[in-house]
Amino acid sequence: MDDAIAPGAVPPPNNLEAFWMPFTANRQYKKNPRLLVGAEGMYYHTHDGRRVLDGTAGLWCVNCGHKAPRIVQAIQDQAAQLDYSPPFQMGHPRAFDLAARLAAMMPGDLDHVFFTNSGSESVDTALKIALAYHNVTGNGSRTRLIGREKGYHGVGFGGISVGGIVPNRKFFGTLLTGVDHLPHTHDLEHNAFSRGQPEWGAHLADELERIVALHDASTIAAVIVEPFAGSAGVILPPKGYLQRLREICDKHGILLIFDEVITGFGRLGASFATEYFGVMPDMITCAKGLTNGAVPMGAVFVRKPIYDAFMKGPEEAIELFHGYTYSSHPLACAAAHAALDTYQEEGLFERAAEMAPYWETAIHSLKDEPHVIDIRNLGLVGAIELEPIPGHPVKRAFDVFLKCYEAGAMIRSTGDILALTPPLIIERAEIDQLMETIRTALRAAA
Ligand code: PXG
Ligand code: PLP
Repeated sequence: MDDAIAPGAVPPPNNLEAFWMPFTANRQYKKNPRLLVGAEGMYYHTHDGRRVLDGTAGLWCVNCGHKAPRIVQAIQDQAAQLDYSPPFQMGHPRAFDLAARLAAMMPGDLDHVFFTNSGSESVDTALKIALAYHNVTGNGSRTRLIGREKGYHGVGFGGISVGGIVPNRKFFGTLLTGVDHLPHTHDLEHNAFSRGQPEWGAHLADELERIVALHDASTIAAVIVEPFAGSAGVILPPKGYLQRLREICDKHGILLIFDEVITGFGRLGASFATEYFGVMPDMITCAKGLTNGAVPMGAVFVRKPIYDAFMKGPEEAIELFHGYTYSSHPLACAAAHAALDTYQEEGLFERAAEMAPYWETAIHSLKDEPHVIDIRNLGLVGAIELEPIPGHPVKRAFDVFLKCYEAGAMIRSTGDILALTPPLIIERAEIDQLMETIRTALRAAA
């Protein structure tokens, strides 16, 4: 459908004021709105009648490309059959089928699934399960949670407490208490222009030993990290780093949670980062690609011994006092089944792996363009870090984002970093188009 002609211009709504937009410079945006009115495959259609190449899979979620036919059909059919089903003390067949199907994708005994509606809810769910698990196993003193600087775990109070992006935290009071943070692994001096995982920095995982020594293992419930930090600008794990975290957690009886909201569903050319890196956590959070972004849905994968630890009291007792009105929503389950069908039938995880070397070469071809101080890549994800304009952080990357959008490519800017995460269906010619659009924008940028 790449050659589909975008529908004609659609006038913007008369009133942009009432909608308080999330993570957006509302006043600036409303002066010159960027509205999307349609989508197909690799492209968005804009309100001013243009086609824009989607270099960000929506917001890291549309991994199958837009309007994948199976997903559209499944949502339509489900809405006509069962619109809603209460998830507490009731169920519907597709939820159980979906959980079993997802469990089968996971390594080892990561075989139980708790459904949520977003990545933020998945993170809060996983943190609560970690605390409750230690409670029900007689280790109630394990209450501390360890995150990482620059980590993004959504916007719930749990997620921002273990997260490490300063503006997401500093306005919101004292957050959860008893949280500590590992150092981040962003280091241009040692790792600039690494291709794939950087060589330097595995020793930063040893900081966990220092944190354990400070608080004592008997007070620590869990460590949560993104396998690579997405929101903070694609910060990749140094070789051996995640393995080391796993070893230290094992040594001290600490649960390890991988937040795979971005890395899940093929981004690295494997089903999940746990498969890609060969490191198995105790829980995995996901969302986004689970339904290809078509209906909100998240999930938490839990290892069997954790689930079993809760299944001990009287049979009529609720084992976990947690859940959402829309957990395992029928439309979300239908979309997820269809997304999994699409990933499978089109071999999209394998396709991402095959395309990754071309992607790497293409993105690193921007190395000598103006303002570029680092380029990072892994699987079908990439980032270009720019030298900030002195006294005006963020401005340069945002300017490049705007220039690319005007020139027909959607990328994402975060701080002074450009982040790229295309749908896994991207073709070589589209990779070239994306990089050339960025090249031109960089040359024209302030
Ligand atoms: N964990 C991780 C690792 C994420 O990347 C969330 C949790 C929260 O998911 P929800 O569905 O609650 O948004 C995310 C989400 C960006 C960007 O620009 C990234 C996310 C969301 C919005 C923007 O990098 N990731
Ligand atoms: N607030 C009120 C007053 C509610 O009744 C409920 C759910 O019943 C919630 C919040 C939680 O909503 P959700 O289950 O969609 O997260």
